[in-house]
Amino acid sequence: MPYPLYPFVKPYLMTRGLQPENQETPIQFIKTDTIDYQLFYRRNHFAYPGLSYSNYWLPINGLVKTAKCFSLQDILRLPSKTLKVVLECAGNKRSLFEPKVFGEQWEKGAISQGYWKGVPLRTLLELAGMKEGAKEVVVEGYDYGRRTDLDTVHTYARSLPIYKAIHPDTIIAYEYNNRPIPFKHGYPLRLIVPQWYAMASVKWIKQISVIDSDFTGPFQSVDYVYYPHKENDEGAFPVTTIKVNSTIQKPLNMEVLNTGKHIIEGIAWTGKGNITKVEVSTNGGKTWTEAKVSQQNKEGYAWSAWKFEWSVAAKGEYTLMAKATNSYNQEQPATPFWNRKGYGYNAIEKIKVKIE
Ligand SMILES: Nc1nc2c(c(=O)[nH]1)N[C@H]1C(S)=C(S)[C@@H](COP(=O)(O)O)O[C@H]1N2
Ligand SMILES: [Mo]
Repeated sequence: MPYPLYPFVKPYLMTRGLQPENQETPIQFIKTDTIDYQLFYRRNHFAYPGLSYSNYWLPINGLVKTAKCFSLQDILRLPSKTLKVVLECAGNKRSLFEPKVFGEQWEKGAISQGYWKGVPLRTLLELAGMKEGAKEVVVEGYDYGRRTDLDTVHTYARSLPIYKAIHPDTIIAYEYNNRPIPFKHGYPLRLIVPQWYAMASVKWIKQISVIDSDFTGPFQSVDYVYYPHKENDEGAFPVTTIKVNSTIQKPLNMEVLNTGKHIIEGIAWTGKGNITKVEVSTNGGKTWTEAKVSQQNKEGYAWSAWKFEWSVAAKGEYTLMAKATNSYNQEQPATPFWNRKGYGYNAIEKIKVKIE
C-alpha cells in the first residue's frame, strides 16, 4: 500500500537569500486564509538583532508632552484589537518586471497574512501627548548594519505621517495567530500598518519618536521610492499603499492537464477599499468571466479567495489570466508600472497551461 502523501509531504519556504534571510511563502500551496508562521515569508535588510528580552522597554519620545517608557506589561494591559492583515513586500513579483530590475528576485510569495493582535499606536501617542507641530512618527527597529550604497551604519527605521500613525488600526502588535510574535517576525513588538506595503510594518521596535519634519532615513529616501526612470531620479515618489492585485494558486504555471473540468483558484487583495470583483480569462484576455469571490472580512485588510470552474474540451496551450477590481474601481493594469527598484508589480496575473 502506498503511503498517503499528506501529512508526510508539506511545502517549505523558498530561499532567496540567507544573509540576511529572505525567503518566500510557497503561496501556490497555501490552502488556508491564515498562514502558519513557519510558512510566513521572511524579509530582512540586516542580520537578526540580538535582544535582551528580560529587560525590554519601549520608549516614546521627541515632540511629546511627556516622554514615556512602556514595559511589555504596560502594553499588554492596554485595550487591544485583533485584525486580519495581509503583509505584502513592495518587491513581491519583482522577478516579473521587463526589463528586469536588480534586487531580491521575488516571485509571487512575498506575501502572507494572519491575525495580528496589539495596541493602537494612537493609544501610546495619546498617553504621551503629541505637541503642536508634530508631523511624523518614526518607528525604529533593533536591527542595523552597513548599506552597500552608503558607507554608513543604519538601523531599520521608517516614519508614518500623523494621519496614518493615529489611524485606529495601525497597531503595535504582540501576537500573531494567538501566540507571541515569532522572533523572526518582530518579537516582542512590531508595527502593523494595514493597507501599506509591508516595509512600513517595522519589526523589533526599539523606539518611537515624534518629529516635526519629513524623516529622511535611507529606507524611506533611497529605498521604497518609485523611480520611473532607469537613468535619473525624476518623478520619484514614495511607496505607500498596496495596489490591487491577484495571484493564481491553481493550476501551476506551465502545468500539463487533461481535458475536462478544472478549478482555477487564487487570492486577490488591495490596500484601498475592498475587492469587489475578480475576472478570469482562459483565452489570453479575449473574454472575461467573473470568478466566485469569498466574503472578505469587513475591514478589507486581508485577501479574498476566489474560484472559477473551467471546462475545457480542446487540447492545446492556454493562457489563464486573473484581474481583480477594488471598491475604488481600480483594476490590475495590462502592463505593470515599471520602476527602477521594482516595487508594486500588479499587472494582470497570467499563467500558461497545456491541455492534452
Ligand atoms: N526592523 C525591521 N523591520 C522590517 C524589515 C527589516 O528589515 N527590519 N523589513 C520590512 C520589509 S521590507 C518587509 S516586506 C516586512 C517583512 O516582514 P516579515 O519578515 O515578518 O515577513 O518587514 C518590514 N519590517
Ligand atoms: Mo518588503
